[in-house]
Amino acid sequence: MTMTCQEILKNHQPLWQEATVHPFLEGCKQGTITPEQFNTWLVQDYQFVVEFTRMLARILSVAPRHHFDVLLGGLTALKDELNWFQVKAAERNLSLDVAKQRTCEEYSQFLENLARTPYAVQATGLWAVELAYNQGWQLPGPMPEPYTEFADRWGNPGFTDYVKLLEQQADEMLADASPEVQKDAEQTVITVAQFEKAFWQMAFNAS
Ligand code: HMH
Repeated sequence: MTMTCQEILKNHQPLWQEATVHPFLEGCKQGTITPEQFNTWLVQDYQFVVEFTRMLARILSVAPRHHFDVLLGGLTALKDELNWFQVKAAERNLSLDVAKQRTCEEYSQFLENLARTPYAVQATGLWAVELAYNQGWQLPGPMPEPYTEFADRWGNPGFTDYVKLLEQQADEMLADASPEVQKDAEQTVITVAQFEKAFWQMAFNAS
């Protein structure tokens, strides 16, 4: 029996919902998030994206050649994203040289540990991380300023297409994977969902 990314999502719908529908995003949509809350998310997400870039580089290093185009496109987008984060932080007079909060630290550690799993599991994890932001920023619909460009960065149709390509690559690997590896991939999506939910919540914690 072959497991697919969509089947994994269907098996964990309530948890996935919590990963992608959160008061932080609703607060951006309604304009009720405070600048301090938003800034907390922003500097932590920058730290996360640095680690996520390293993860994608490690995935590229074990990927089959025919997956390179999609992954290299992802790395190029992350180059732009990291530089954009620095511009956004400067506009807000934020230092990006801050310690990771516990959730950000643990999520980063989890990404590092993924390197010790089969490529099928890594490809599924990569897809889940990107889908969470694609859906999370897209589901509320258009956001008011100053959040429009944030919602657009991960909610834009090109990013949705990229996430679909990641899903195809993960599905291709899952089709040939053992039941044990498929279970590992499913557990990875569950863990990603739990971290994504906690990551939004960090904005409401004292930093
Ligand atoms: C926490 N998850 C988190 N941050 C991100 N920037 C993404 C996913 C998507 O890149």
